[in-house]
Amino acid sequence: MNHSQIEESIQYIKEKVNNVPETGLILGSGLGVLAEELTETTAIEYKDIPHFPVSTVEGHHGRLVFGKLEDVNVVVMQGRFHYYEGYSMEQVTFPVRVFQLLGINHLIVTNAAGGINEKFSAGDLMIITDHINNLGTNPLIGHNDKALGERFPDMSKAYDEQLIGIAKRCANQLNISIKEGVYIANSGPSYETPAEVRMLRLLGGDAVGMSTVPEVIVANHAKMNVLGISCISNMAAGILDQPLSHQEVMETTEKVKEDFIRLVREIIKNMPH
Ligand code: 6GU
Repeated sequence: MNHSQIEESIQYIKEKVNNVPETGLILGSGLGVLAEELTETTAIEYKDIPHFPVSTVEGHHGRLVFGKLEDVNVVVMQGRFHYYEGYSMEQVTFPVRVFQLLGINHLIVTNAAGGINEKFSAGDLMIITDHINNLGTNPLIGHNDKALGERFPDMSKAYDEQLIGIAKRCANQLNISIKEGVYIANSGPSYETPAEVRMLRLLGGDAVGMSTVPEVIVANHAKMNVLGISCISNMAAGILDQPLSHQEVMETTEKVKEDFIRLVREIIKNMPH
């Protein structure tokens, strides 16, 4: 990834889209339906954007949708790239660089995650207050392009406090019960063992997933304000006496999507622009 590749992507996108947004959303497994709520849309397939990776996993679309949500211009990444798919960290976070050079300064990231905190249950929504990078790598490793951000970016407020406050108030207004907690990213694609889940709990994790952390690191490098929302699609291994399945993840997000959409709409309406 280099600056000129990002510029070529931007150039292609700007030829197709007139209203360039300030807010970007990255939608996780089963949550891509939110993109269908946009009006005045222009959709661009990832495969048509120069240098964009192409997504492979079932339940993940592969397109950018530009449009309006609650009268706010937004761009939605319908389907993301996961490290476990074999993409490099650069590929996983390339879209965030494209967002950066499009001028996006608010990023909402969403995902499906396993509940580690025993006070959680499947179907809960959790505002991410902080994260633990347990991927064993970092998307900023390598040459630092100073035009994109600093060598050693601060991560002490990786998730914007103002946006967390807005998200909590919106959930309360809508009577949607909301949890808060720390998201841990593991590489996957195997789910964790019960022993690993106990370890992650000792480390301070409330939910575990296979995404989001790379994008949030790059978004912080880019000085964006980030809001993260996890859909607790299942409890992590060893908490309930039942096996985990991607099927269950998809079924739960299907049930939660109505509240999820209502919440994100309200947040967009109440965000500073
Ligand atoms: Cl239990 N673990 C991980 N790593 N990712 C998940 C999950 C669990 N449930 C949904 N996504």
